[in-house]
Amino acid sequence: MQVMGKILKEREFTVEADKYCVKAEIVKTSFGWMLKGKIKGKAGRIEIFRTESFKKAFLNNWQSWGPCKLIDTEEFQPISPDRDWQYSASPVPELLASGLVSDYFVAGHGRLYGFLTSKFAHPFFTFEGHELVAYLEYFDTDFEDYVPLESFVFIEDSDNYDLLIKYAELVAQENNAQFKKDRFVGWCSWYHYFLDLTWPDVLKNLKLAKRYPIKIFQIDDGYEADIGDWLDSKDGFPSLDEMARTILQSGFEPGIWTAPFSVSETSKLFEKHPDWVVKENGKPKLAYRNWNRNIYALDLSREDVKQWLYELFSSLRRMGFSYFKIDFLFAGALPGERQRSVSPIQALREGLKIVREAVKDGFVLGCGSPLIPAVGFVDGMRIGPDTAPYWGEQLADRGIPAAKWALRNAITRSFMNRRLWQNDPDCLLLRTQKTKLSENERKLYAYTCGALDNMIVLSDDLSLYDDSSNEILQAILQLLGGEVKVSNIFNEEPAYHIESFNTKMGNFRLDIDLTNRTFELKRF
Ligand code: 7D2
Repeated sequence: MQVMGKILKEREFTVEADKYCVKAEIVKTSFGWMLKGKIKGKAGRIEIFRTESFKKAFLNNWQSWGPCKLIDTEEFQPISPDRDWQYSASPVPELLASGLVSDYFVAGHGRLYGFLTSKFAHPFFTFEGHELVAYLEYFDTDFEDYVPLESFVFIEDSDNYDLLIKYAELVAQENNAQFKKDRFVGWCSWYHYFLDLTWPDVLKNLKLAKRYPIKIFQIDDGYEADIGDWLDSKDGFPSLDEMARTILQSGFEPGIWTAPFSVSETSKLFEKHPDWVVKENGKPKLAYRNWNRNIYALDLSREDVKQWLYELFSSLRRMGFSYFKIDFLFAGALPGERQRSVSPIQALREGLKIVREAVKDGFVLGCGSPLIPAVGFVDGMRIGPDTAPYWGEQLADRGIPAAKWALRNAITRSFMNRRLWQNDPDCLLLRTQKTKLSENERKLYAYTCGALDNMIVLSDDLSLYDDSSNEILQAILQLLGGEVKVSNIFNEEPAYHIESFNTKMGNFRLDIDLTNRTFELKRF
């Protein structure tokens, strides 16, 4: 075991390299070991830790949509990410084509190695032969003054779930995690209407929503004129102001979806401010392709961009929107040329800070977001890929929408819930028509999210609800609020036990098997 090339023992040390300098300290703690320090100069990518590899490792992807699961490190086959989407998988995507990567932390039976923050650098682990190596990626940023090194810990605990909980507690503490704790039921337009949403669909569901204990009514992608032109609605939709007013007058809190760090090549915003995006060799750099368009990333180091962002979210808040699903956030951390010399991760955090400040008491839900950099800025966080109105058993576990893989991440990342933010396991689809989910699959998804005490958001045409939809909703609301413990999480087969203590219905245990699609709820 080596920390920056030195044997692991309590000490203070300095590393003076050509282009950078690190001053650090290794300390023994109640949970294991910790490395803290500071760094200045141009570090590029630096090695922090090296140890023997695990054969079976519990790995994590850097952002909301990516997998978190156990992998056999010796059997793994690298997959080159799709070029149009490479930056959604990692800010250093070239690594994925050659090997196995885990972002922020990696665990095996009884031990976890992890970074507690990602404020300046992107922390990740790779497997190199028989070794597991931890790195901090500083890109090409040159820090004139010292900045804190992202703290690194080595935690030991014989209980694998306690290991993950300890890690989440340390991350929460180190980032001063703060988020809204109240529980509510939401409605979201996406997983029924997708981009075909119309204003009459909204009005129809607003009426029906009164029959259910829904508090937040959130309009997703499909209302906007273009990506970047958030205050202009598409033909057929009223102004955003009127959208908010209509939702408020129906008795709900208005929610709105945006992808605030993304700018379409076709938008008015880009036409007006071609300089506002992250560049490569002086030209706009592709962040990703979606909606049949090239999407660029806002340069969040610019004062004018920050002012625009602040204005955007404070206008939405003034109109009455109080729930903000902010999506495709990874774009904010696109490596490339920015006006000020900040790292991509720093830029992302500056953007998140602006949104947080501008929406004041509003609820911020992160999506498509790098995880650790967002702690402290969001109230809720999507922790898995998109769900879908089908189970998706046959689909590979690669971020393609599927209920099965969305739910798997809700379980494997359950330790983050209510420690870093409220976990959003993605929407419950309870409709009985225009869905390929069976009643059993709908229940399995909903009961698991309830047992995990996660956010509960419905995404259906509510005219397709029958008694069974409402019964599922009522039943799972009784499961919320307990102290949750999951076992079998370091399991190759997606079969788990969720125990919850001190809920309204007392203690219970939910056994679930995502392959056989079975579940059983028992009180104890
Ligand atoms: O908001 C939707 C979904 O919930 C997100 O996770 C994103 O994948 C994109 C698809 C959409 C809206 O564009």
